Amino acid sequence: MMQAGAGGLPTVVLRAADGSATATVHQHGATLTSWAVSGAEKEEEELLFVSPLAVFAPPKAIRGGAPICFPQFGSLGPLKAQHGFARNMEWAVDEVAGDSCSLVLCSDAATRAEWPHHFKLTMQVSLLPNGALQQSLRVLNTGDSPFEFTTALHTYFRVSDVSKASVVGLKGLSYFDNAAGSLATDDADAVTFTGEVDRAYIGAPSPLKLVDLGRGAVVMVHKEGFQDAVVWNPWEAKAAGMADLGPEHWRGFVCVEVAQARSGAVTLAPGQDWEGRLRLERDTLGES
Ligand code: TA6
Repeated sequence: MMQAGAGGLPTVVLRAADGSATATVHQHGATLTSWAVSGAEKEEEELLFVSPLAVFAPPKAIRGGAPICFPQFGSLGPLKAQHGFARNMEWAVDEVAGDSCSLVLCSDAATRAEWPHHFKLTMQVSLLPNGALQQSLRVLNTGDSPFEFTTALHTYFRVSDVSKASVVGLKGLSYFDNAAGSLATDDADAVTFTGEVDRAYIGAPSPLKLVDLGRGAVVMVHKEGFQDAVVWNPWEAKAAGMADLGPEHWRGFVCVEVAQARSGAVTLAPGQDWEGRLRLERDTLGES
């Protein structure tokens, strides 16, 4: 169902066939902005974070939800614009069923002015039984020469307080520490947050587990196709410098992003495609 969403912008609203979850996708950037799960006796619980100071004024990217980074993640590519342009563009709604939708973005003169390639992106979201959500991104080379890209689903998860959150599954991996500007190895059992964390893990396993001790909540992050994972919270000083986040709201989220980043760019020959998939499941602490 299409309806006006946050900021008055057009959105697609999905409801799971078993009534266990709802999801909202803003057409702007094909940004997944809500994933809310309803337990047996509990009220609906929102699992994604959208900044209370988010600006819903295209082409500005929405601060929160799951912006799509393409054709580059961060500065890993030829564009000046960090994270590319897909999150700044109006996507076309392709298909909407009750519990799933797909949106597409095709290259045009505006995209080719920034990146001289022909492509079609398809972003699909489906609500599965028991509140789970699946999201995929397909990249098709519609031109007659090869191109390479990096990408990510830059998902902001809501947490009770970042100091009570941790990300499990990354021990022993190498990561590029964006805050320090150097490579490092993670030897901790879990990533915890006591200051800025901005890490691009190389070759991350699946699933990863986001734990929020404050709510007794766990989100399992299953990925396919995306080789890497990124964990980010800006902490106070950086957040204060971001007008659409500000000095107060940074405690309320952790980004756990499935990415094709430091493992290297994907190269697509003409007519070739690549697909990355993400499946999110809400669990309860002690049961996962
Ligand atoms: O994924 C982490 C990151 O690349 C950080 O370095 C941080 O800058 C963040 O994304 C947000 O980027 P944005 O361009 O949305 O302000």
